Amino acid sequence: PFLLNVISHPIFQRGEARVSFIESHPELFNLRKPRDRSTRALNYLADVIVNGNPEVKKKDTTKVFRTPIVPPFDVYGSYPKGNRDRLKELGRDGFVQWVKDQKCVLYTDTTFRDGHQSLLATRVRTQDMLKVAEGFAKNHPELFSMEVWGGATFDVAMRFLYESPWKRLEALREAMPNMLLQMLFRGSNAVGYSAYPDNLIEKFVEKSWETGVDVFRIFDSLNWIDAMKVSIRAVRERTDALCEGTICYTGDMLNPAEHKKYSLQYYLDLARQLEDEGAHLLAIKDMAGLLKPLAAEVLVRELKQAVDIPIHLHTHDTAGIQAASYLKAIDAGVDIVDCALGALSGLTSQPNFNSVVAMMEDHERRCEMNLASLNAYSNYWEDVREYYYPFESGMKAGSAEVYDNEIPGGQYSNLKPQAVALGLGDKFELLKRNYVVANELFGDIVKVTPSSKVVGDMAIFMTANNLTAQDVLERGESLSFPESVKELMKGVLGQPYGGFPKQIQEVVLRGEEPITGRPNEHLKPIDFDQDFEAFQQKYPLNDGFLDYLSYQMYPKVYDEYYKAVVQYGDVSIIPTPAFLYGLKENEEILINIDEGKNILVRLLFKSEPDELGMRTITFELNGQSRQVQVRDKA
Ligand code: BTN
Ligand code: 3PY
Ligand code: ZN
Repeated sequence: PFLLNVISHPIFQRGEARVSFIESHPELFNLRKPRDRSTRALNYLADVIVNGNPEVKKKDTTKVFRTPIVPPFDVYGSYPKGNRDRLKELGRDGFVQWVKDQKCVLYTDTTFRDGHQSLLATRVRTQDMLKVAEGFAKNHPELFSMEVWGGATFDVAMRFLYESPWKRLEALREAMPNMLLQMLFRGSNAVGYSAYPDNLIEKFVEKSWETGVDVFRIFDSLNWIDAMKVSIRAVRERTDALCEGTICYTGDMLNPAEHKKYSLQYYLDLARQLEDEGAHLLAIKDMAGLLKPLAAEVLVRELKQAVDIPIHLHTHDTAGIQAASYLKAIDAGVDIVDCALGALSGLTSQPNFNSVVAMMEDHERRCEMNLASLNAYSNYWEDVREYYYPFESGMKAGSAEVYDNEIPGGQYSNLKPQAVALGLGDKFELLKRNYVVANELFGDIVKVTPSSKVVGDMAIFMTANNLTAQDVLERGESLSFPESVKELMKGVLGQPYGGFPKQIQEVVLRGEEPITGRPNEHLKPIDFDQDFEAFQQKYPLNDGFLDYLSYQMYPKVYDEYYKAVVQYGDVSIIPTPAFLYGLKENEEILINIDEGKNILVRLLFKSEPDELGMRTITFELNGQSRQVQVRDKA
């Protein structure tokens, strides 16, 4: 067995094993039989059956799930031509021209990314997407793109789902070869919350493209163009993908009395700069859903005059009227709009795709879409959404309050559970008001990940400690501000338009000098050869360079993810209800453990804990009884 451990090790298989390799890898001497996929899946299930999934705070034991119905599609038929084929055929400039030549409005479907990020705290698992991915690509090749990656999905996939974000992208790429796959990229923060060295940003862009991303939506959380340049250039120079330069919309453009800062002129200037930097497309990212219909009309009309590249509008329906903004924007000539399939739309998510298509039926810019089919997909998601009930935000109706608090849709679904976890659940109203106060203290900044997280942290801090703005400014010397607030004031997330107010900066930094240049400028470039080698030593069972990039983004999250996968194997194969809630006695599930290989697992019974606190879980696996011992942590 020792020899087998050695020769099956990835380092050995790559021909890189030296004698020192054997010495430095004690796990090779682990002479237990390599545990197979099904055993590890049983171990995971046993643990959830006994101790629950740590992310499920309140389990409803009466819940019965319907089986989601996958709409029919031609399994053996080839994929109809989609925009990915068109991009390859026409090249980037030709493709951009094609978009501009379209009279009909184009759609991006955000269901696989922002839809669930905004409604279900990003918890939707790869397998629930994969079940419909091929069919959707075959039935709806006319879409502009599918937003499937980036934003919070990268972090959450590893942290809470124990899934590899890269494997998700690879799988979706394979299932949707005709469609443009789009990702959300946080400029110098990539898919993280802080600045990374420029060469890591470049490498990340390159590998994301190689793995499947066709459209990079690049933004900066303070709308700071300097912070986007490296990633824009990387997309242009290192890939054949489309680069979507992004302006984040905030405030209320038509109400200059209220917001002198974020005026029409401000957005037009940003857009021109992004075009000059070489963006192929321009995104208006209305992350909180503040772009009201009349403002949308003016903004799009003026942007169409100001720049020559197509305009892609993104919003959140938090206030409940964003379909009207789409209609006004479409009348003003917007090229592409972002929608989520009905069941994952509305509230803090995107406007309802199905209903927008219906709205457009009598419009001169209507695009041929099969609404009945979209409805069937929405029904699929309606049933899948039930699986994720612990992650619902509880918001029941749209709210005009968002025009005051300006909380981004993607943050809202997280802020509530965060507040509850900190014992501030019943102070949520105050927390939302403090979010406004914190934003004002910071000088009214653009709020989107990661800047929005800092405003949220400050609001939580103020709520937990009963602080007013005046307290903060007067007693700041004696307060220990959250780390993220110190970093923001130090300039680590970059510079906001108009700068930070000196007073709060001084109070928080206590004499420390802020930086004013690009934060990435101060970061040492990574020596990839050396650093990757060190990573491999530390995580010998890693999946290669893409895993290394995950580690670079989130070292601690990767560490825990790695340990979980070594212990439980690839848990993405476990059906979602079992992954979240375990099995009831006599419940039976089918797990697809490999291509064409399924196992049938039934829970027979669980014993009482023994004197050491261990429970024995008895399963039936393909008709044979199997027992697993688990420590009851209760
Ligand atoms: C095994 O014991 O069979 C190998 C476990 C390897 C787990 C690592 S964790 C990070 C990476 N992602 C995976 O899906 N596998 C490897
Ligand atoms: C993200 O960065 O995750 C966002 O969705 C911002 O809106
Ligand atoms: Zn969004």
